[in-house]
Amino acid sequence: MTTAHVTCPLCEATCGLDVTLDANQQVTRVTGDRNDVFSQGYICPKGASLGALHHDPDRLTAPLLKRDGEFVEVSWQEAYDEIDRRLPPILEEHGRDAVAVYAGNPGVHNIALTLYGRVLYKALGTKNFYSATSVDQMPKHYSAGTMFGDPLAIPVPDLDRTRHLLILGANPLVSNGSLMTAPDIRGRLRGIRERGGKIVVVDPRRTRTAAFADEHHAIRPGTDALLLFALVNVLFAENRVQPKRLGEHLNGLDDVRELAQPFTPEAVAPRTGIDAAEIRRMALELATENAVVYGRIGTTTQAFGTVASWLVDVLNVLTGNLDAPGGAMFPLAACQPTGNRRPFAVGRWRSRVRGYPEVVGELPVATLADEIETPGEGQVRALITVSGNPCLSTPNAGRLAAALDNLDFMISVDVYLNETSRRADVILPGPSPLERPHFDLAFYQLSVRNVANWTPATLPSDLPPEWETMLRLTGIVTGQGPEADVEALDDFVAADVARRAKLEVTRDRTGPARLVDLMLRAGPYDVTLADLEAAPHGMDFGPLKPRIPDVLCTASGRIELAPETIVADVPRLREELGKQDDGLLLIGRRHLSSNNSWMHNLAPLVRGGNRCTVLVHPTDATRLGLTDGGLASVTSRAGKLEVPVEVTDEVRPGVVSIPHGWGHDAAGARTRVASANPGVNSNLVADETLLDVPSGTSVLNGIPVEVAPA
Ligand SMILES: Nc1nc2c(c(=O)[nH]1)N[C@H]1C(S)=C(S)[C@@H](COP(=O)(O)OP(=O)(O)OC[C@H]3O[C@@H](n4cnc5c(=O)[nH]c(N)nc54)[C@H](O)[C@@H]3O)O[C@H]1N2
Ligand SMILES: Nc1nc2c(c(=O)[nH]1)N[C@H]1C(S)=C(S)[C@@H](COP(=O)(O)OP(=O)(O)OC[C@H]3O[C@@H](n4cnc5c(=O)[nH]c(N)nc54)[C@H](O)[C@@H]3O)O[C@H]1N2
Ligand code: SF4
Ligand SMILES: [Mo]
Repeated sequence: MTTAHVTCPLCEATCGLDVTLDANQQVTRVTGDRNDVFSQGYICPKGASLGALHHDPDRLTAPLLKRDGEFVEVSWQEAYDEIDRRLPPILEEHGRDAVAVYAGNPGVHNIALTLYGRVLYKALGTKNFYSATSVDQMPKHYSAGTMFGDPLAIPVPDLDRTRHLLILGANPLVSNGSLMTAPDIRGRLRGIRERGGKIVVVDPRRTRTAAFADEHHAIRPGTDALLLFALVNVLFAENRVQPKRLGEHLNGLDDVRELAQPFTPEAVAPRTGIDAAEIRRMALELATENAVVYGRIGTTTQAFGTVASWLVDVLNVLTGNLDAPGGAMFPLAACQPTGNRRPFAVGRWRSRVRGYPEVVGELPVATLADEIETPGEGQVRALITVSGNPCLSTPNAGRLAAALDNLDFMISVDVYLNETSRRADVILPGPSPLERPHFDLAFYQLSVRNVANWTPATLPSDLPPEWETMLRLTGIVTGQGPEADVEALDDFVAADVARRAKLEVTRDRTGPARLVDLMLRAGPYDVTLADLEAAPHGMDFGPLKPRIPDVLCTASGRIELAPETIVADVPRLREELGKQDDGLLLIGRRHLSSNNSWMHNLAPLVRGGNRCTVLVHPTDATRLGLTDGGLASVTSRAGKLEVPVEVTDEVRPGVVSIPHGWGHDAAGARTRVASANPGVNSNLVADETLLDVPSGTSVLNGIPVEVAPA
């Protein structure tokens, strides 16, 4: 028996795990690493199934090539020869934009794909870059970019010191936290209580987090921006605005006061479904030290995602809790991106068909189907998906799936043959999480403590590392063919990182390890990769520290409290004030034993029956003639689906909830466990025409639907 200490790559919490292997390299046990400097033994069901993932017989072990409609295993040489035969001619004949990319979520948990994916995407030079960000957190990048000048400067709740936590649209007891890296959320929330603090949750559903909290407000979906503006309104009206130290770093305070005028508690109460007196009380309770507002998926993937994300941090500024202990703070990760910080950019180009502005280099994935279907110059003819499953995860998934079948060529870099990759011509698999080194480049930038932990590969892999795959594809799209010198390309990448960090490029390592080492050397803590290698339970750099003004990157050098492009969306919000309640709204939900669309093939995670149901409030069920356990049909402008009903007062009246990431009934997928319990794809009814205007993020919460007995 041997035990390896690894950081779990399956969610943002970055837990340290102990993986026990027997003499045959079989994983026999996965437990929480009690000595981990950050997670101290915490583990969830997903982490515990790392062994099941590693040993999953359905995980791909060789490239697959579609011949006459059937996938056959081929050598890497054959796979690359086919790609070289088919991809460069499309680029030559139709231009760079004819090849689109969709980069999915696990790529952010994978240093090979994070660091070398960008090399491929840059080499491709396509305007048609899409990712899971536009069905997720783009509004937060947008608000951070405009307010602080850096889309990656996202403040996180200082969970371990706060005494008042207002959570909107997040269920961290289940999701384990997002844009808030914090293992053992339950323990940390309990800590708030033990300090005499308070947790308030705003969510249309009584989630685990809401049930745990001291107070729960069941808001009408999509109306958080109204509620948040009303909180701002009260703070000004009651003279409780006190930005303290931030005062000298602020622009736009008076504009915010002005903008908040119409949004009185009384004005927003009917639309939000929250009582005016309650709103006033919430605002006054927030106006203290060590208080923080935190918003997540329920506030970003909705009609006013950007305005809501902005107002979250406006409130943190107004109460004097931005950049202050116990408030919303900017982490300082050990690994720093090298070179100049990329200035926040939007609208440098627009999507061809619907004219959506680019945001931080991406277009909204909601419009990918338009770009594939619509003929003309710049039409998308080929697609590379990298660790993404857009056929389940993006709105009007039915339409996108059909569009993918009309592509001239498609590559999926993916570890499964699933709903999306089955439409590819070539699938390139990668090693399992235990077969690659791991470092949470992205999530230490969002961590509630400054920590770092390097995980070497536990086991060797028969598959090439994915950074090599990215460089091989780079070779092909840059015309060097399948035989391009990967080592030379890697040296080139490292030299670029070193040059920007003003460091000598090192020769003792290759791949992501070398880049991480360079970024650590460029970072604030005077550590190298060797130091992290010598600390298998991680290194702790302490609690978060104030970073303003250093963290600011705006043209003015100040916090822009009223950024022009966000303010421009406020009139659209004002129109909401007069509106009447108009029918049922669909929201999503997550379960502890799930990971978006791709871990339903692991038996330990799908035990206990079908979780893919629609939750309906008893009064709605009676009105609509729905019965618990019966089948409902759910219809929207985009599509229709049938799903079992669960009648529960957990959701507020007028709201129904279906989890996303299900619908594993596609013919030709190779996910035997998932296919046996497929569930339905909620994104069949998500409407691809409903977007948060500034950021182009899809509305996945608050979709108008009709529900009837099936
Ligand atoms: N209705 C609705 N839709 C949603 C959401 C919602 O709340 N409601 N949430 C949205 C959010 S937040 C997100 S992040 C997206 C996720 O959307 P996606 O990123 O498109 O989907 P995932 O389900 O994460 O699928 C990841 C894919 O990566 C593959 N994969 C896993 N590990 C690896 C690896 O190591 N290497 C490679 N190459 N591939 C790998 C899996 O097999 C799978 O095909 O979904 C979004 N969609
Ligand atoms: N177990 C598990 N963990 C995960 C994932 C998973 O699939 N499973 N996915 C990971 C990913 S990619 C992400 S991005 C994170 C997401 O992390 P979270 O945002 O914490 O996850 P959700 O459970 O989707 O929480 C969103 C909440 O918003 C509520 N909501 C819906 N509409 C509205 C609204 O209009 N207003 C308000 N205030 N609330 C609303 C929903 O009821 C839900 O409880 O989770 C990550 N962790
Ligand atoms: S909470 Fe996240 S990081 Fe921790 S064990 Fe679970 S999946 Fe892994
Ligand atoms: Mo996500």
